[in-house]
This record gives sequence, C-alpha cells and structure tokens, in this order.
Amino acid sequence: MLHIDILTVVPELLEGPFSHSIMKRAKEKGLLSVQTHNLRQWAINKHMQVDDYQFGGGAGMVLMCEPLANAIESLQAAGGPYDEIIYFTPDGTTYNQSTANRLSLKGRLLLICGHYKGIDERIRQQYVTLEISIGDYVLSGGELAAAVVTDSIGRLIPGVLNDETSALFDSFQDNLLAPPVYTRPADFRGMKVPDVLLSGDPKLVEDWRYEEALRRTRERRPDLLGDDPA
Ligand code: 6GU
Repeated sequence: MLHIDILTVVPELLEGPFSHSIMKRAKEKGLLSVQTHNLRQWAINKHMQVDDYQFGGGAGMVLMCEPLANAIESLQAAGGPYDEIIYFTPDGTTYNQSTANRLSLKGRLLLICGHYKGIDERIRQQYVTLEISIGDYVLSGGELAAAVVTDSIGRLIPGVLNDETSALFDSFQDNLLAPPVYTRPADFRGMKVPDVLLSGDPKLVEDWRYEEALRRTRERRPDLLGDDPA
C-alpha cells in the first residue's frame, strides 16, 4: 500500500486526476491512497496568509516557512515519517521512468506543490529529500507535476495493472519505445495491418515487435540506446 499526501494551495486542481480509470481502480483495490491537503489549513493568521513578498524585492510571492513547516510536521505526527518529501520545481532533477519505478516501491510520500515564485529555500534545505522537474518548461504550479508523478507511480504498484495492461512492456521500461499497435479492421481504406500480426505465430510477432521498437527508438530517441550520434 502506497500512501501519498499532497500539499497545495489549489486542491481543486487535483480533484479530477485520481478519480478515474486506473488510478480509481488502484484506490478501490486498496493499493494506493491519495490525500490532498490545503496549505491554508496552516495559515499564519485569520487572513489565511500562506505567502509573502520575497526579501530583496522582485515580483512574485513565496510560500512562507511557518505554514509549510507546520503542515509537514503535523502530517508526520498524524501518519508517521515519510520515505520521501518531494518538492516540484523546474530546477529539480528531471523525472523519468527509473525514478517512477523507485518511488512505486515506497510506502509514504509527501508531495509539496509550490506556486507563484516557489517556497522559502529553508524548507527545501530542512525537509525536502527530493526535488523533481517534469521537463524543461515552466508550469504555474506544482499541481500538474504532482498529478503526473502520482499517475506514473500508481500504475506501477504491483496489482494495479492486470496482464492486459501490464507495465512490463511500456515504453522506457527497457529503454525502448513501444512498437506500433493495430486493431480491427485488418484493412482500413486500403491501409493494411502488417501480415506478421495476423500470422498467429507468437514468436514471429515477438521478434517483429522487438525490431519495430528498436527501429522506432533509433529514429526518435537514439539517446536511449546510448549511441546518440550527437
Ligand atoms: Cl515540477 N513545477 C513547475 N512549476 N514547473 C515545472 C515543473 C514543476 N516541471 C517542469 N516545469
């Protein structure tokens, strides 16, 4: 069982992503639980303040130490220590499948979503154990990144996927992109499904898929094969 707490100032952004399809099934099976917490619960005053101007000047608000420290400590006190406390930030380590694999084996994770200019540096130093970026572009907050990471981890928990949807054959799982797939009809407006897929010979199909995966990876992501010409 993996429990994920998500700390955010916009919990509304995280209402949809875990309520459908595979994430919904993971929760119903008791393999994953996801709980969002509004940082304003730990606001410093009756104005519900959780952010302030940055020292030194400049545009953009910064999430303050006190609400964050109080939130982290009260969540730890209530549920026990976390295996990782993750902060989402464009200057974090770029997220990939091997980090997803590693995190899917944990028991308790806390995900902290920054907003505006981010969070006070002292919280990062004092509490955060892992800083993640989901790519080289800027989001307005960490919530969508938290949804991406939770989804990618959740589907890897043993028992969440069945044989049909198994993660074993995903793109990236073996550093190869996935081969093309087809379904009925075998002939769509003259465009035919490769004969080998209709052959009924599992060995031929397996070999074809592997070759196509290799071809696709060479063409699109040679870096994954470690023979990037650049
Ligand atoms: Cl994790 N957060 C924000 N705000 N922007 C990002 C990101 C994270 N990853 C890529 N861009």
